[in-house]
Amino acid sequence: MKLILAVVQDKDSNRLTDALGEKDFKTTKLSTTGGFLKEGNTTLIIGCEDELVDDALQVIKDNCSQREQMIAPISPMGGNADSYIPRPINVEVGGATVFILPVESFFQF
Ligand code: 2BA
Ligand code: 2BA
Repeated sequence: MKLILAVVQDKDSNRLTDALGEKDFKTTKLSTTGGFLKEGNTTLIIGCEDELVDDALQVIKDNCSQREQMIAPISPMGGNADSYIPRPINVEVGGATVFILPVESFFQF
């Protein structure tokens, strides 16, 4: 058995848990915060048999793909319009950070 820890964006989390549930994966959802951005994200715990790990990873990939998002930088206070022209830029967001751990024991009491 393996334990999959998947850190995903909040906005992907419901779709992902639904998609995993449809394939009979059991999940536990934790509200977490990224250490760098200090913004909320979601960590899913998925305990599954070894041979199902690839299926779970595929579901995660299908539902948390990286995508481009337009972000409009905020003009600095008192900024000079001649020297600073805010322009929307494309940034990569989304995706998933996934850890797979061996499970020594699994109990349900
Ligand atoms: P990602 O690398 O896609 O990471 C997204 C979130 O996944 C992270 O949120 C963190 O909560 C988790 N995560 C990623 N790698 C991890 C690890 N090795 N152990 C535990 N948790 C991990 P944030 O920490 O808020 O980072 C958000 C995004 O900022 C990162 O996206 C990365 O693109 C960037 N980033 C993070 N640390 C950075 C740094 N020191 N310098 C530059 N950019 C950084
Ligand atoms: P939930 O996912 O909300 O599940 C609550 C209860 O609903 C489960 O109790 C189980 O009796 C039933 N259940 C869950 N998925 C089902 C399904 N696909 N079809 C029919 N019945 C289903 P428990 O098995 O005692 O689990 C309690 C909680 O422990 C779960 O809450 C979940 O948060 C966590 N959990 C259990 N197994 C897990 C696993 N393999 N990986 C991650 N988290 C798990």
